[in-house]
Amino acid sequence: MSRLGPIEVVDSHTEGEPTRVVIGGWPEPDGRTMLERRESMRREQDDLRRAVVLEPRGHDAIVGALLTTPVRPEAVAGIVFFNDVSYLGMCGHGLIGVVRTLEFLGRVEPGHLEFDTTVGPVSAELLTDGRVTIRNVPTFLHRRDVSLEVPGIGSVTGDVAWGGNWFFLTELPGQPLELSRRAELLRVTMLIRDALQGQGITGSAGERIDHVELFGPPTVAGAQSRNFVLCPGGAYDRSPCGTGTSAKMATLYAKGQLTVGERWTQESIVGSTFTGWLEQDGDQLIPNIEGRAFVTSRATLMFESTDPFRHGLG
Ligand code: PYC
Repeated sequence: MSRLGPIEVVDSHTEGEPTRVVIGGWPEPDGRTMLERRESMRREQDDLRRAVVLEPRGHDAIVGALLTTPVRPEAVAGIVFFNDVSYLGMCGHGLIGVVRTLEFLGRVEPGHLEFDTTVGPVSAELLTDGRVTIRNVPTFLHRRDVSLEVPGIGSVTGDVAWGGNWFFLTELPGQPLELSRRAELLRVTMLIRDALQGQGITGSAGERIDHVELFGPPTVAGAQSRNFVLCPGGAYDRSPCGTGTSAKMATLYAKGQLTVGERWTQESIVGSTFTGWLEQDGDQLIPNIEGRAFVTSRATLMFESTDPFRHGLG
């Protein structure tokens, strides 16, 4: 277990979804690659993850981002994303939050920025008006039209796709995507996630599918679709989900419903949007996602030795 001293963070939200970037007080994890560093964090520093994102200092919707020294010389930083239950591969809203945070700290200027993540190199373009376009890891549809028996719901058909995390993507016409129905949408998507696990439906190398994405008609002008995204710990994504929008575009492309370069505007359950498009790089599809993030606070998290909840609740 690591020492719990003061930890410096900058909080932001990207289209409604919070990111907490750790900028000091967290010892650099061991390892040469980003994957080695993530595994070292999991082994040696999991108490820091919990202390930073769990209540009473955080909450279940926060995605944390630990900045490390980069692996590639051209990168600004390495980033390990984490949440209330574990570690994420890529995080689209989180990367947009990291870029705006670095701008707020005066560490970057508008232009092209490279980053290293545990699932590969990514980049971002910080625009002069504060918008950020990210270039994600390659995305692909893994399994199409998968039928699933979900206890209490019945038969559900959807697709399994990778967008930097694993997603099951489906439409449930009997479940209107309204924010006021979030408790029911969480219940249903958790049942789907459990059924995926129970029926052995996984990512391409047997990974757990830990995000479930429901789609329905948009409500804002210019959007093609509205979504509801269940995150691994049981929170829902307030943003349209960068990795989820990447997975959606890969699925649409595979079905002949989206072409390379064509814009796809994805609305979230709170009415915010990301606009994405696919780029072809050899035989790979590279998703680009554009959105906005806003810095909300800069703080020092304190952990008094007598505080029974200094390691986080839950
Ligand atoms: O934007 O990729 C994303 C994301 C993943 C989980 C929460 N947000």
